[in-house]
Amino acid sequence: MPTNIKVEKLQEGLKTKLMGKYIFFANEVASTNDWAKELAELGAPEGAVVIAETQTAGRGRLGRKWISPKGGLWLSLIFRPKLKPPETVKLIFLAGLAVAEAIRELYGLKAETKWPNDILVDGQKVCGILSEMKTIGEKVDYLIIGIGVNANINIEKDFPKELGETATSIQKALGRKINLEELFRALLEKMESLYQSFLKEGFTPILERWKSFTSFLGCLVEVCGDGERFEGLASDVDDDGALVLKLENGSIKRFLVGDLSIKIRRQ
Ligand code: BT5
Repeated sequence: MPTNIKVEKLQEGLKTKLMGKYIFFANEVASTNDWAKELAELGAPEGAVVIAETQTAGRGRLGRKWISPKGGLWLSLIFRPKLKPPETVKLIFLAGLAVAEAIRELYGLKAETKWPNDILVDGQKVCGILSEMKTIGEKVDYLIIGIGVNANINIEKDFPKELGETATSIQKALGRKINLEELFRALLEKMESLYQSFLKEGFTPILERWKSFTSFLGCLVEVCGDGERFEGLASDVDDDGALVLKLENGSIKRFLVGDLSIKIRRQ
């Protein structure tokens, strides 16, 4: 299975109306999120997708580096949701669920969701999501959801050593390469059907399903980032997407989706 993306195959048989109606492809970009932003500024509509074979400056949250060699699926989607800015975090969960469902259905791997923006396979990160938005007053002008999936990545060869301890790829978990265009299409189809359900039925069914794919709830976790560090029992993710932690002293603390990450301390 080659790692080169065949552009003409990206839309072939794609069963969506909105997502991927416009696809922008490049062999190499700095960051698909940056390119998507430029396009959104020029008026690109909701559902437009940017995809690149490699990123030279792929980004995680807080400007962290996202390693993006050839063989991965590096893409960004433009949304123009009628939501208040804080509500847009819901689309991070929606995207995570779409990735987890696509990986489960296509490859039979037990992809798990991890608060707030990770997808894990065998307990290691196979996908990260980066959402960035532009607001005008109280309104969202556009939201970019960037999705990076380690698909056909040889972890030992393609990644720096330290990342090999926390990251995995579909290729590693499956023992074979996959068809990147097929994963791309499945992901867009999932995103579209979940987005429609979100617009009709709201966030609760998405969140419930996201929670059913997670294994950190009920575990002792450490919340870190932004100079903060708390340890406690992960008891829930609430309707705002906030992590609810029961601290050792019995008090409850909520963490809004921001720049925090969790480490699982004990199952
Ligand atoms: C994320 O950030 O997990 C969001 C990653 C989003 C990447 C996509 S790719 C398409 C689009 N264009 C972009 O420029 N970005 C998006 P965060 O939670 O901050 O995690 C970042 C951390 O994950 C890094 O500090 C590394 O430790 C680790 N990491 C870097 N590259 C990785 C990879 N390919 N796979 C797994 N972990 C990685």
